[in-house]
Amino acid sequence: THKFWETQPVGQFKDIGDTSLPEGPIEPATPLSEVKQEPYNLPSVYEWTTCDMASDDICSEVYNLLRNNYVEDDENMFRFNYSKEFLSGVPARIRVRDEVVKMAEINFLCVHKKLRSKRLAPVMIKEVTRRVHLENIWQAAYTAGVVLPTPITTCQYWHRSLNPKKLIDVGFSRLGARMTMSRTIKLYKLPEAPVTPGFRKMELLDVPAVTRLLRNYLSQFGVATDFDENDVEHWLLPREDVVDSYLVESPETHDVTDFCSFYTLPSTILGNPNYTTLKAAYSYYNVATQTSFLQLMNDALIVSKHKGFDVFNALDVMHNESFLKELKFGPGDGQLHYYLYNYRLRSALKPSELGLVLL
Ligand code: MYA
Ligand code: JJ1
Repeated sequence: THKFWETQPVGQFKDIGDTSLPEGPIEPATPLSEVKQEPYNLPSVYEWTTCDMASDDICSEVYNLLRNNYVEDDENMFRFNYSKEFLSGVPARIRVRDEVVKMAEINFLCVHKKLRSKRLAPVMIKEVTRRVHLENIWQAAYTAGVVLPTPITTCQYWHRSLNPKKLIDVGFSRLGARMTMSRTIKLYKLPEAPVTPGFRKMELLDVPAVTRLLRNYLSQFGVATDFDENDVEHWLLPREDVVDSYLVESPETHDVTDFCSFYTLPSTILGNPNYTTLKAAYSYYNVATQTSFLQLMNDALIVSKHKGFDVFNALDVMHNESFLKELKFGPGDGQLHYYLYNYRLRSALKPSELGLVLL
């Protein structure tokens, strides 16, 4: 049972399969004057503070809390180590079927390891909900590695080794049956440089063309980000050690025909004497119209290898299934569940019907 989540406006397990329930908001927006004006109570000795992420000292405190206490894999061998640039919150527009909905994207929920299982998380979730309501936003999107009431879809993580020797040394992957290290290194070897003519890094002047390409691509998915040019500039314009984006500019017409992107999310390697950090690239948004999806993503692998990443990760969202196996990705031991707050879908989606990647 879920004593907290049963009280919240989210799809409930008991309602799965009930097609009489309408799609859309579960409870209506209320006048802002009716939103609770004071913060929720915390156990004594604790107090709320609003973190000014523009302050270096405060940003470092948040960064260190997450570096030491955020998400680990099921065997506690790796822990996400998001860089400071990721630690800001911005509203988003997410399209659900034909409706574009203003939402909060909730991320980085974290309780210090010494304060776990004391029911602090429900208080934090209620407080962030109250603060989002005061911004006149009534829906949210979030992902988690745990099953809660109730996922709109459940995605599989896939991994493509770029530096197999290190991955094996740190326990991220294992030598396959009847494989030697040198055969494994050869298996994952990639060309020196991308092969697609016109493949280059995205620049500021590409924002309008990339926005058009992405909007057109994302329109086919049941739930997807509704990107405008400002969003594309904020989320996809290359930023060192944060996000990388590449595109194919046709050598003849100079049209932008294809696009691929990935973000940088290292993990701390826990308790290994030889290595401290696993450098991982995560597939973000990709669109292929003229280049084969396979060749486009192989070029993404080639450039990420050259940037020093150890592994390239992807979820089975959008059309990613079409390249995962052929490009030698293997399924991981982790899944990612996607959720909406205060918005009901009549039925769950397939991962391939989802056009949304949260950082
Ligand atoms: S997902 C990443 C979450 N962070 C981590 O996994 C880091 C490591 N773990 C921790 O820091 C703690 O274990 C956390 C729970 C903080 C996760 N999402 O305080 P408790 C429910 C939602 O005793 P703790 C991300 O950041 C659990 O089912 N609920 O537990 C997106 C139980 O409720 P119920 C979760 O382990 C976050 C209750 O909490 C999660 O000390 C989206 C137990 O509380 C989880 N990941 O702390 C948040 N894990 O009894 C929702 C456990 O009912 C946002 N629980 O089963 C909703 C939208 C809000 C805005 C709305 C605006 C309109
Ligand atoms: O990274 C993950 N798993 C790895 C490491 C496993 C270590 C032991 N548990 C994994 N490696 C196998 C790779 C292999 C390479 C060659 C081909 C075959 C595969 O499977 C997993 C994802 O699979 N990651 C996690 O468990 C981290 C948490 C995921 C939930 C995230 C919650 C998101 C938070 C909200 O924003």
